[in-house]
Amino acid sequence: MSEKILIIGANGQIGTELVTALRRIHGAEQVIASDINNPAYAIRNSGPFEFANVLDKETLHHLFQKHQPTQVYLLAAILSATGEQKPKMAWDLNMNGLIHVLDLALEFKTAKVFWPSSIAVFGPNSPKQNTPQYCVMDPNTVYGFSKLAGERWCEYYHAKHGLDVRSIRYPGIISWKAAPGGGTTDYAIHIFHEALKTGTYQSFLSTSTMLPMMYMEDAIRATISLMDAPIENLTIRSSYNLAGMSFTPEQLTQKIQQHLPDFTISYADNDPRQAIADSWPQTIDDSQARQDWNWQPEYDLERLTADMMENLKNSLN
Ligand code: AKB
Repeated sequence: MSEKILIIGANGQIGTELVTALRRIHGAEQVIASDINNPAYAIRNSGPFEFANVLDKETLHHLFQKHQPTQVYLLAAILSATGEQKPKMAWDLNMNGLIHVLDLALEFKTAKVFWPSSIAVFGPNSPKQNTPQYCVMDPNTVYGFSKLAGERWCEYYHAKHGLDVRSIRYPGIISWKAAPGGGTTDYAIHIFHEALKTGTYQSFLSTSTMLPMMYMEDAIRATISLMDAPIENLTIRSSYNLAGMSFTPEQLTQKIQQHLPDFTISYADNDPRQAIADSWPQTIDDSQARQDWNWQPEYDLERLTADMMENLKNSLN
């Protein structure tokens, strides 16, 4: 069967690369990118684009009616740091956007829905090392508890209505093509830009703050693998834990210095993102994803750093 894929929130860090990957697999005309904002050149020029605000259900309804998607990826969200500045807006967008899409997917019999969750669903009382799939979850950011509530909605729509909704708890995603937007893990992208542009960077997280991270190539591969996995293999309908690597600003600095020996780092005091990072896991147990759909990361810190340095250097020149 030929797929028709709708990606909502296509202009963001993950959307930009997912649109490209899915257009390569399914053909440009089969993948409709949509966003509230003007698309980036790469998206506008490689296939269909539709403007849509995920909170405007009428426009979304029209999109579903027009394109009859077989798969929908809902990527529009307000991330952790921005969510603390605009808590009500983050709740509204992250929650009602999801419910609109779940309802429309039911109405239009969309075969599969992808919705991203995050390591932000864990909180200060969750185990920090090898954080399991199931444990105490007491997120204390609006982003975190909107993602946790969203997971419950996904599981509920699957159990009550049979909707095939699939989800991953993304760690911090590192990439060089599109800018990240308002997350706590963003330092690990800014650092590469500043290392190449100015040779120095002030980190908003402290030297030894360890967080789970993943290179974009792995994140896209994981997302498409989960969506392609046979339905009978899936045992989790809330959201799968997923791990790539974990590192601290200090460890990342040392790796960058292997490419740029003069690079220096300093650390800001009292940034509000530190408290968010301190409430999150340091390492993740993703054995269920490995078991159910053969997940295996390909990038470690060494390979990620080499790839980021090379690609970013070329794109900045
Ligand atoms: C953030 O930092 O808010 C995101 C995430 C881990 O979900 N990158």
